[in-house]
Amino acid sequence: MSKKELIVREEILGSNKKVAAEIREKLEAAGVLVVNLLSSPGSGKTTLLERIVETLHPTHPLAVIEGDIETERDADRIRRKGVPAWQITTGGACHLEAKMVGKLLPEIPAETKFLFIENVGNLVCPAGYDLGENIRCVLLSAPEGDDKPKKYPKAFASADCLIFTKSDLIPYLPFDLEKAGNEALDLNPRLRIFVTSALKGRGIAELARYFIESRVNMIQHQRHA
Ligand SMILES: Nc1nc2c(ncn2[C@@H]2O[C@H](COP(=O)(O)OP(=O)(O)OP(=O)(O)O)[C@@H](O)[C@H]2O)c(=O)[nH]1
Ligand SMILES: [Mg+2]
Repeated sequence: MSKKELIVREEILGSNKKVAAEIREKLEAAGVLVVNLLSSPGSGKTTLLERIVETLHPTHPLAVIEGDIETERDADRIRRKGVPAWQITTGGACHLEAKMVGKLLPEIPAETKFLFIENVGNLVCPAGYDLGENIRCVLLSAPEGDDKPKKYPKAFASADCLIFTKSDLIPYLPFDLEKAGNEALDLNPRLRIFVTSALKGRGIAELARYFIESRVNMIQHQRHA
């Protein structure tokens, strides 16, 4: 990368950080916990969200922003559950940016307590972009392989939580859950780890509880600030 390209990239990231901080401040004040989900294409983000929606809705009002390169498909899947969802189509960009999320803030219903953002399927680009989230979750599905954390370190190092998905497939694959977990913890010892199967319902209640507790902590932290 040339020096000029580097300066432009730093400017873009700097302005993204500023917008992200504004989003976080605004939504925290409104009592909305924001969760950013990132992972490879097809690792199970939308299916996991469908299960989380079924667990939280309607007692814990939530909304979902879906990021994809093309189509409304993921937002349609969430809308079918009766939850407000917006689709951002990037038209080619491999990640969401804070300004894209910022544009949707006026549309989020006042009663919303959780905003889930499903990033564009990619384990590299989304890691560099803060979207104003309180919690960043990286997903790793069993079929992707247990060697991924150190191959894609930024995604794991920048996350708060690691969600193993498709755990129902582990018996059929050479996937060492402990090895992958330890590798991720090596990069980031503060990671909270969840083992889930959206297909079988494993780990969904624990994950939903983590989001609920994180929101309570966020509100308590605000009161003491
Ligand atoms: N066996 C199994 N399959 C799953 C599970 N969760 C999702 N899948 C399947 O994995 C495929 C991809 O799931 P999605 O939820 O669409 O994945 P995604 O990460 O949202 O994909 P993109 O939005 O394209 O990045 C689908 O065929 C799902 O049925 C699971 O827990 N177990
Ligand atoms: Mg999806």
